[in-house]
Amino acid sequence: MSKLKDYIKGKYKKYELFAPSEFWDLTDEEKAEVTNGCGAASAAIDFVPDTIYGLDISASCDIHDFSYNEGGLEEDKFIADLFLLVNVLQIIRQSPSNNFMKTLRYSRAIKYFYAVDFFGDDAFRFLDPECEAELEEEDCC
Ligand SMILES: [Ca+2]
Repeated sequence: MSKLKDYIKGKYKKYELFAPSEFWDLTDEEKAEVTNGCGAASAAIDFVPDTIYGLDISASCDIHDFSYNEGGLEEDKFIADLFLLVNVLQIIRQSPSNNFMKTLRYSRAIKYFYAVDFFGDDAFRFLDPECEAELEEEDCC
């Protein structure tokens, strides 16, 4: 579980983004194991696009995947979702485009945020606050 203060800035897929400190320690192979761009890994059909008006935002989704896989409490999920928004906005800011296109992309970024806030619970690994084990496990605590 990653708290607000655990998110630090680094370079990933050519963008300056925020991720939990553990993310930056992973090798490319380890990152590939827990990330798959935008959309849930468990979805039979991935209907979530990796782009916003042609701009690839999958780097921000990879970090979000990592945080969801780490899991935690409700507040950890909210922090993960907030940093998805922060990172999508970072990618938009750091990409060359005119203000009209930036405005369209910023609006879409907000929609991404509330989509994961409202519908992301199934993909997030909620952990028991007492022992940090997954809530479904019978032998917890
Ligand atoms: Ca994903």
